[in-house]
Amino acid sequence: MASTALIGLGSNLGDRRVWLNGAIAALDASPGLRVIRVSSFRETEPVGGPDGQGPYLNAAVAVETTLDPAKLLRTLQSIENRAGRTRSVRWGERTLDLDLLLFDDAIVESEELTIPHPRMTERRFVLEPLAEIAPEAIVPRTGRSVSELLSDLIGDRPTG
Ligand code: A4P
Ligand code: MG
Repeated sequence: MASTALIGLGSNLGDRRVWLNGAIAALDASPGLRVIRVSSFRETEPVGGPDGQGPYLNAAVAVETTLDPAKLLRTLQSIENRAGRTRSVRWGERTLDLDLLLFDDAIVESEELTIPHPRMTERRFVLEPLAEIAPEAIVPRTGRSVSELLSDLIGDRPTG
């Protein structure tokens, strides 16, 4: 049975567009994975991390997969590593960051993996591209959809 997973992509080092496009192609070429939706690429200001970082290019994709969440995370990490990613500074600049945001309606809490991604609901750079491709997806534990969470964040709720 195939599952649907939503993945956030970010890059703020080097040719950001090339890293994102390369990651999407690599995902689609991975066994047991198929990219079914791709958001636009959005330039965003860095959140957290050291001063002096350049802006990010962020995006989100939906994949259909027969992998389980742990295997999907390992696939994401191997794609990051092939993009020359080194893990030195947390929230530091990176050629490519792939975050597993949602996996069907699963809740996962293990040492190496937390789903839903713990910081996704407070991050506009995650929710905006996600709202383009999966506005109705419910984020487990919050009981709210991606588009509702985005409205909460930008204080843009309709009045009346
Ligand atoms: N990990 C646990 N759960 C997950 C998950 N759902 N998806 C673990 C991916 N990884 C998960 O991640 C550290 C560890 O998290 C991994 O070993 C994995 O087992 P990492 O990618 O190695 O390190 P990181 O990305 O520096 O840290 P972290 O905490 O994942 O940072 P975030 O939350 O990814 O934030 N500003 C803008 N504008 N745009 C961005 O894309 N990104 C970050 C990174 C900060 N500021 C940003 C952006
Ligand atoms: Mg990360």
